[in-house]
Amino acid sequence: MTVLTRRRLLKTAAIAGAGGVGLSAMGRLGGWAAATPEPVVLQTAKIQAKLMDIGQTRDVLTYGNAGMPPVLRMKKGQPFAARLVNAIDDPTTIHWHGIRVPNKMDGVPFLVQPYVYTGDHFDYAFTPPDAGTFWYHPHCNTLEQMGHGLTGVIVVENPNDPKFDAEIVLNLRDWRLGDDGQFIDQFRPRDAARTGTYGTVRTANWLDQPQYDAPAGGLARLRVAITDVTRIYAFHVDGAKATVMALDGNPVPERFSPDALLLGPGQRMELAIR
Ligand SMILES: [Cu+2]
Repeated sequence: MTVLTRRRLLKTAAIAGAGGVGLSAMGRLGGWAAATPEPVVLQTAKIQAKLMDIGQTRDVLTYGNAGMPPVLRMKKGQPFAARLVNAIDDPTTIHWHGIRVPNKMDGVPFLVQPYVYTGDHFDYAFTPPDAGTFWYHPHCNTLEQMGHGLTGVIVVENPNDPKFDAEIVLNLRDWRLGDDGQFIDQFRPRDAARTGTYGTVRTANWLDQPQYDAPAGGLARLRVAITDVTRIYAFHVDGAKATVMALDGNPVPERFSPDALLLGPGQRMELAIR
């Protein structure tokens, strides 16, 4: 019987690599040989969206054509694939915030991949090793592209998770809009020495005050991602019992109340709410 150690495997792969055998040998052992699933198409688009009562905001950016970027669902330990198609007038990439992906899938232009120019596409494929709530966004001209809408939530499901009676996903973010509902400058230099440039309109799932139903007396799982670039959020749950189960994709060792919890840009929280 052959005993494989990491050192031995690397050595074997290095030798075999010259003959083109190394990848398939590692593929079998590393699980890379699993069939890549049909990719989710994430096509960037410039749309109009109703973010304020006054009317449609122009030059909103999204993936797909159904308003807010879709909530992407993956399964822990199962291959995921997405094709980024760039249909906006600006080079872009996708970074999978918080997910441990192979470096070449990390979406940082010039460091691990080229720009995806207008009309081009790029195929991402990876297997998320951890369950939890994450998010995705470009890593190009980020203040502008994220500021205009390109921030979406990712749910990595764990097949062994307990069943909840409802699951609600919230994408929390601001928008820099003027009184006319149109974009104003994303950044004011004088804010740099303060706490940053805040948005003027706050939304949850691109809505002012959304309402979602859950079974009475049931246990709901609330997944919250702060995809804003500046704002720090405080939470308070009224009229229900709530505990924090996970932060930033990691289960917390001991549950605690979300009251007085402060979370900054990029952070995620999972709540159990009775
Ligand atoms: Cu990020």
